[in-house]
Amino acid sequence: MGFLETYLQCGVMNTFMKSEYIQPDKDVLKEKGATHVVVGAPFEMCCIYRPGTGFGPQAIRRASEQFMTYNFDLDIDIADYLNLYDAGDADMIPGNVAKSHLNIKNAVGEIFAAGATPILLGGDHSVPIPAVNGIMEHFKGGKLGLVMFDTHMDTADTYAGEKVSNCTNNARFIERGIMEGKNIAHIGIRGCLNPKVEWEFAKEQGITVFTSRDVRKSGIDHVIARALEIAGDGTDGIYVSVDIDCLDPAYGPGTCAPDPTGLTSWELVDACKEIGLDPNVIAFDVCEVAPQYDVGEITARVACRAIAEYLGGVALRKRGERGDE
Ligand SMILES: [Mn+2]
Repeated sequence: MGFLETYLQCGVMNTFMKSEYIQPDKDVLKEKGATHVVVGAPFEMCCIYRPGTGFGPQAIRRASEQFMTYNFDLDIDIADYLNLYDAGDADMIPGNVAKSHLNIKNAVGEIFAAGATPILLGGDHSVPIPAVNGIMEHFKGGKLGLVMFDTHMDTADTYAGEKVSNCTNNARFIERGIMEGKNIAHIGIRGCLNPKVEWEFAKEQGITVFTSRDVRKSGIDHVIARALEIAGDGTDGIYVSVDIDCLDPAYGPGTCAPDPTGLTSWELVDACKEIGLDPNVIAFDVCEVAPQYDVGEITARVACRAIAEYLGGVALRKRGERGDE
């Protein structure tokens, strides 16, 4: 899409980067040749602290309206290589976690079954649980690896007695045999919002934790290369989850449990390009954007840019180059 059309269409239709709306139906997606499909999960019933992520998907779409498919930094137009669609939001059933999660699972499952890459917009960080379940229904391989950006480890077994929460996703993936700890890499962990019991679980399971300080010391290029290696080692695909609270609140204030000394926008965006370049990545999500606490759409815009950069990385790979060499 050209420059003029991009601006003329601002605000016309709230889909991600003004992509065409499509039904989350396997046959329709196949017929259209969709390669990447955005789907929203406006779900916040499993948030353990302040609410607001239910408005994340629409905030991200709104902030994306000015984004062009041409990526200046990468000098590539993703529209030349990818068929991006937006399947709208999965239906949320107020007061019913199971039914809401089932709708997320079905939508993501249909996208994956069509041979496209689901790009899930959360929602609280419980939504990768049904998303991964939806993928596993159609996944021909055996095991998945995980690269997760987050300030928290999300390795609690339960929270207030509940197995499904925005801090229990890793425990569920492992418990259900979908992933092994040795194929899980966390990036951005820090601070005083991680209970010791969760750290012990991570160590017991062999999860690799790259702290925020590790990123600062070793550089994001090194960390993301190692994380992708860990998640891809002996697995059949990598699920990437971006909890936007991985960012320092200076770069991402619009989230539920922010903690200072996090990643910069640069670090997240650069890592997302590398993720796009990795052919093993089969799904991507951005969760925990809560626009109520945002300032001037900073957080939603970083979320958009992270997705745009991931897609840019995929386009570079399809063009047969890495782009940064
Ligand atoms: Mn999280």
